[in-house]
Amino acid sequence: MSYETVLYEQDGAILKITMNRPDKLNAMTDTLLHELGDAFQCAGDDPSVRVVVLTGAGRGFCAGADLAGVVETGVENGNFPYREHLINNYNPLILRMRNLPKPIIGAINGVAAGAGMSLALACDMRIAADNASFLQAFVKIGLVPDSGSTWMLPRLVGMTRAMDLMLSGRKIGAQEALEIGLVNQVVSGDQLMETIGKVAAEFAAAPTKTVGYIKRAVEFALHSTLEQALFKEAALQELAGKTSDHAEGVAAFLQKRPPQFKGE
Ligand code: LHQ
Repeated sequence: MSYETVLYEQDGAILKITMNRPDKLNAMTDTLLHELGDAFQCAGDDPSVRVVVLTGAGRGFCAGADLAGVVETGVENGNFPYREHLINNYNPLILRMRNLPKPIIGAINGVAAGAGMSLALACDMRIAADNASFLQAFVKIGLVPDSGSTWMLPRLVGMTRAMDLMLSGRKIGAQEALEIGLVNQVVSGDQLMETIGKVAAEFAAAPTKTVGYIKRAVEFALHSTLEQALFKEAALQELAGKTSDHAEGVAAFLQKRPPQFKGE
């Protein structure tokens, strides 16, 4: 896959998607948004992809929407069509990531601001370099958090911390992000991609269909009653129970050997 602002690199079952506007800390233009959306679509469609890594080129992860584009449209007159732009461009990307039936690992290599932080939140797990940082930059420019931040951030870190971050727009470092449960792990910058490679390799050898069902079950449970969640679990267990990876997992356990999952 060849894009202008995104690198799409597959190594075996591991796909790395890199936002590639390093001079602007990978701030999102329309082109970057559309290319990211296309890259995630391809990741979903290609059965050989079993795990996706999302990262940024250079010293930033993603600085959110490219504000130069907003100014060009006439922000001073209130002319920027925020609702339309979000509904048509940002929202489908976030939904595509959350609905992707494969794990997404965020390799947070630097600053994640505004909608760039939302992108990080939409990953299934986040491993951050020790120099990474996060800010809900929206309020600093008089905007409300978007691209799913209002939904994802309180669920990840709780209301008290989410409100602090969203109302203040303050920047937090990787260590604080770890302490509040925003990231899974912090490693030194020069170890980031090696660590990501190891975690991605584990997912590449996982029962991929079941991983997709787990994503679906948790997403459903977040807005359902216990009773509904129990029924959803049962329905998805029925599907997982029909995968060849389930049969392999049980056989491997009984034969006291490591399972060889094929993602089928
Ligand atoms: C940028 C950006 C940027 C353009 C750094 N745009 N150039 C959704 C729908 C539609 C429209 C609007 O918004 C949204 C949602 C949003 O995402 S709103 C939030 C938008 N993002 C921000 O407000 C963050 C703005 N950036 C910053 O606050 C800082 O750049 C951070 C804290 C991210 C990093 O600071 P530094 O490490 O000091 O880097 P820097 O500020 O020097 O930036 C480096 C370059 O990147 C610089 O360009 P230059 O040509 O001067 O070297 C910046 O202008 C450019 N850049 N963010 N969002």
